[in-house]
Amino acid sequence: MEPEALERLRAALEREAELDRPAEETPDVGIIMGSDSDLDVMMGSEQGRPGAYDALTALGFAEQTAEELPDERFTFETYVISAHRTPGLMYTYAETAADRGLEVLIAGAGGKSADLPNMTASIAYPLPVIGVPVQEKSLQSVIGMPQGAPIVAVDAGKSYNAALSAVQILARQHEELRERLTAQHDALREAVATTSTELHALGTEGFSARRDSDP
Ligand code: RP5
Repeated sequence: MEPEALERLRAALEREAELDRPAEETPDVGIIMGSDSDLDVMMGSEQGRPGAYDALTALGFAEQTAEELPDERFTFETYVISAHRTPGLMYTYAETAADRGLEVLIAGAGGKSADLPNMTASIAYPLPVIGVPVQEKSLQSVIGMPQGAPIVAVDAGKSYNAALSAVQILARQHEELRERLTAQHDALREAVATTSTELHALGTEGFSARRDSDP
């Protein structure tokens, strides 16, 4: 028998799958990770690089929690699911994902046996799953899928890119998201052009001195 908390969680997912809620009320993106120790990579941190949470919220997505159904049209949800410690929960989450209204999943795991992304991709198929190797050593176990069992994956730690890829997938159906991605990309390109103009104008020494004084 499974612990009560686990049974409750699985039952809640199964109930939600039967509700047949309208798309506006269900999360579009599901973020799952093997442990809450993966949170800094999956969410993003001050000390490290930005993560999937940062990318999604910057694009106007809001997090849907058990307590809150946000007003924003596009939302995501977040769960910790361990492939090896809670395989039943992984199975239920992946199997109910499409019926719960999710359009794309982002799955991150660390360690050498980072099986949450690849197993979730197999169970949730044909729902797209974007794998995030939380550590360098997780790369092979995330991307090493047999023929016929696909997973899309990003480089180690790059959950930010996983979120952008997820929104690219959603943008095929939502013009509004395509515009948000384009605007963000334009800002990125403009920043490079501004830097290049300033570097060329000030010269290497001048640019470097200004950067050191105002990092
Ligand atoms: C942690 O264990 C890793 O970061 C990983 O995501 C997590 C889950 O591993 P399993 O419980 O699925 O083995 O060290």
